[in-house]
Amino acid sequence: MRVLYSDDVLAHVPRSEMKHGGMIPARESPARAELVRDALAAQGSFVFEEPSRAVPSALARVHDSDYLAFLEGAWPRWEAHIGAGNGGETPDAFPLIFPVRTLEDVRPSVIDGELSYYAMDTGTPLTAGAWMASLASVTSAAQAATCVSGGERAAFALTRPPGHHAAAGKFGGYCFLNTAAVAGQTLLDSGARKVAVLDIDYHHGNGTQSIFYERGDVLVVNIHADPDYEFPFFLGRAGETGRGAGEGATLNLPLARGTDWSGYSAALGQACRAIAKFGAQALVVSWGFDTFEGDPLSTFQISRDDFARMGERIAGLDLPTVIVLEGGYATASLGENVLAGLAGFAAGGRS
Ligand code: OKP
Ligand code: ZN
Repeated sequence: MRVLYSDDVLAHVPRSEMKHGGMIPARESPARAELVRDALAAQGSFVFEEPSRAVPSALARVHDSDYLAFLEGAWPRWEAHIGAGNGGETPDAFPLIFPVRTLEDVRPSVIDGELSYYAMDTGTPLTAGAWMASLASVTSAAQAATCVSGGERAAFALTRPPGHHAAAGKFGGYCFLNTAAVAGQTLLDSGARKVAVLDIDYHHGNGTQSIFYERGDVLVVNIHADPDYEFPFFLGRAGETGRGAGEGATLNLPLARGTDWSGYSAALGQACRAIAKFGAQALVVSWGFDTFEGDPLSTFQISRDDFARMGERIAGLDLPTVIVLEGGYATASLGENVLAGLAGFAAGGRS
């Protein structure tokens, strides 16, 4: 299987994130990608390819142009805003206030205000390298899609930070650019009439759902922790089924706390049946490994062997498949978990 990977994804180095009112080391770290890269490289059967630096054309079809301009220029503006007062080191950028329902949906012109306008949460440090790493990730995702459109059975985009919480004009949940959406749009632009996105991260992929919510050419299926008890709280309920031309092309399968393979496997079966029925010509898998029993963010009880079973079931759909890496924060186990999932996929398909 081909692996699209660039060292540029290591450029985003968030320092810390908030937990229970204090700061802890950021969980979404460059080490995640390095460990996955090293585990796949050691296994020997993966073919690594560095994506070219050309910005994928699908990016502007997925994200708003004002948002892309904001993200590209945010760090220098933040540095200038922080100025000399901070003794040299510029701290990561965070939003201050959100345009909630009692306020106006207006866009301020100063960086502080714009950060607040474009952010979804306080959990996503914007760093000096956030744009570079995110751009490398969407570029890898698009080129994985191009490989698959060109006839390869599957390709893996080794991306970070993750993408599935990023909406057309919002960052959050560690995500800035939506890798799965860019992969899906690239598949459509290369000739697929219908594409399915299967999101098996522990968290609901609110960004991917919202990007495709009114479109009938992309089925978005999520299996995730019920937002009634888990981030992102404000999207991902079973009653959300799409709107307009997209009515019926969103499927949410929220699961209870502590779900293990028996509960998960039933939902995965339902998801696969929906994808087969939709008549997708290609598949994007937003694969988060934070469903793992050892993950610090998760309540699910999914084992390494279960990841292999997941891969096998997904391969059974027999669709050209782009796999993008989403979450997974049991960092020391991540490389082996990804390897198990991809090996399961390889064993389950016809080739
Ligand atoms: C990103 B992905 C807890 C912070 C939780 C949200 C989780 C983002 C997960 N202190 N922040 O879906 O893996
Ligand atoms: Zn997640």
